[in-house]
Amino acid sequence: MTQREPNRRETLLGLAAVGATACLPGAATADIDSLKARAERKGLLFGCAVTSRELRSEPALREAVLRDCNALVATNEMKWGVIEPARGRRVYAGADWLVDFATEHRLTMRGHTAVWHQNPPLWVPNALREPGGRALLEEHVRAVVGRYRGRIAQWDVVNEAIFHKDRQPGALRNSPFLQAFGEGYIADAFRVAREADPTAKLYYNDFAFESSEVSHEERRRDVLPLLESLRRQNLVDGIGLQAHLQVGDPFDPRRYRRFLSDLADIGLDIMLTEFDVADRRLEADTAARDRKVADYARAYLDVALDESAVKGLLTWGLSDRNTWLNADQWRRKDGVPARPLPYDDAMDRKPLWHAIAGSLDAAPVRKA
Ligand code: 9MR
Repeated sequence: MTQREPNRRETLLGLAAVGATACLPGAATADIDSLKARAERKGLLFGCAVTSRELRSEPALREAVLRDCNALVATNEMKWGVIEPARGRRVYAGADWLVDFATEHRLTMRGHTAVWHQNPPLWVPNALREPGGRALLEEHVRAVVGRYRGRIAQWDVVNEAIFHKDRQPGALRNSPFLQAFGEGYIADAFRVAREADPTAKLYYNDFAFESSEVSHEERRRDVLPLLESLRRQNLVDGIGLQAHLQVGDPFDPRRYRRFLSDLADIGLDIMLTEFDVADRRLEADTAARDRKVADYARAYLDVALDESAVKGLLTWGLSDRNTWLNADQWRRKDGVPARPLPYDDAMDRKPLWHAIAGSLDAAPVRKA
């Protein structure tokens, strides 16, 4: 048996002995032990992906978000497929709700994502090939980024555009956008986003850079020329490294640290944007699994947060009850629910929460 983590009430009671702030109204946001407080002491962002439904229907999640996060990203509600399921009728209810929530609670909001091959509405791929198809993509970027001008601090303008296995020039993914417009679609999307909100930091976001497997090594190599080119044109401000980790994947701290330095040398901000730790290869035993997930995360985060161009960490969900890793195509073979996030499904802190806390505490202070 490993020791049980203190729950929120116990933590607050513990805190009450140290600082009276924990007993005041608004204590949820004044918790000096929170991930938010730890991140802020280092000049970092910490947050998670959420949906408006989760925040509305899960009070304990809402409370944990307000206690631990100074940043939020929309899991799904800013994707094209959600915003414009039927051509010409844009629905912003969920996205508006999230931006209002972030504004009300002074959380840094991240927009996710304007251009992604996986999520255009069904009508889009054919429509892109019509005369004037390019304007459709640009109108979408202009509409969604422009709507939140000044309110969304960071945008994932283009998501997951490299995929060397598709054997296209520049290692680009053979997406409906590449097929319709060629490689220029990426720079164009950034250009439109820049015009639509000159105050937002514009990011290129992608996955599978973290391990020392050959395919990740190739992706680290492939993404640099794309970023250098966008940066030379002053179109991109940062890279989002999704950081969907999996325990058992080989990790080489030196090579990964070098990659982060290379990104920083291009002049990019770096965000870890979709952090979680898949436990698919681990035994079912909960305590052993949680410990291994936490240890793997700690080893990675200590390296990643050491680079001062890394401006923050966002987890892809806060509690195991909301992870994408329990969807049919990703779930564990033994059917046991995955535990990739800092809170369990009863909203108690897990060893992963403490690993994140430890890495935030160990991170160097960022200069303003
Ligand atoms: O977690 C998201 C899941 O709820 C959606 O069904 C899916 C498709 O829109 O997208 C998931 O989030 C993905 C993110 O947008 C981009 N990187 C990979 C994430 C996990 O699949």
